[in-house]
Amino acid sequence: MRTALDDILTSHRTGKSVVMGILNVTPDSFSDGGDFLDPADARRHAERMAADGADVIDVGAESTRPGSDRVDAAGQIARLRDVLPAVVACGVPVSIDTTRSEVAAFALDAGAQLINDVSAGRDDPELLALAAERQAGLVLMHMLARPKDMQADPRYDDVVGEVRAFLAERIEAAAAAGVDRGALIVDPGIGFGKRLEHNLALLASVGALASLGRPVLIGPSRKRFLGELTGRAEPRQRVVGTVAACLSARWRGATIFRVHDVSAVREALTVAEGIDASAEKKTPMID
Ligand code: HH2
Repeated sequence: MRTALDDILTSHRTGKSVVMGILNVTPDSFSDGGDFLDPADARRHAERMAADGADVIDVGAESTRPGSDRVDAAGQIARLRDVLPAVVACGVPVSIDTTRSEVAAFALDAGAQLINDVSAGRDDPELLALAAERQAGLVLMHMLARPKDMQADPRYDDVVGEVRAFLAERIEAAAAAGVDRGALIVDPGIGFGKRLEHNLALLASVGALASLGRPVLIGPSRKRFLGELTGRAEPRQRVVGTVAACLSARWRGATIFRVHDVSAVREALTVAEGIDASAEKKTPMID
């Protein structure tokens, strides 16, 4: 059965695991830069991810990898123009990964239903109002500093407490701009201004973020912290690490998984869900 936006926004209550497939229409993304710049390649990849079990496809036209340069709204729209209609035609909900309201409006007009803003509404003051007006879903992500310099020297006294407080404040900012709280998703921003120990602490404390009352999205896919743990230097070789991070975060309350390797993550989640469903049915042996 196809997932609708409502199923994604209520996943924290139903326990449904949502796989968000990544489509980067960029020349410089850290693991797949240049692979899907051609609209025909982008369309094929979106179709593949939908067939592999993606519940939503997140399309981005600006890399946010550490050290990346900005792409203005016109540049993002030029990359998206031929791609978005083809992705929407795949039949799964589409999310737009942008911090710019002009790009988000373009994507919503083309049929996207969710805005994934890695700046949580801080980059472009118009974005929250747009999400409210268009009744779009909205991902609020934590990031320390900006992609250009976020990995320079990230420091926290209490990373989990600080990220949670930031997300709570951004929920209030979005609500004040008129966004329905029920449209919001929160994300600790794995790799965005975080060292290995910060990423691990956040993944271990998903429950503290889930207590904000909104679905928790995590995006560990192929990221550097996995290579730091496993020695896998090549991002494409970090699929097993990605699966492990997703399963661990699911166990702690995350329900939305933003990943490149849809087939592997969907398969792992299906097995985990099967085991959990069996455990729920079983009569306890000891009272
Ligand atoms: N990570 C990336 C981009 N967008 N959005 C959310 N909500 N959460 C994330 O963790 C997240 C995100 C970075 O990954 P990727 O898109 O693969 O790379 P790049 O930014 O180089 O395009």
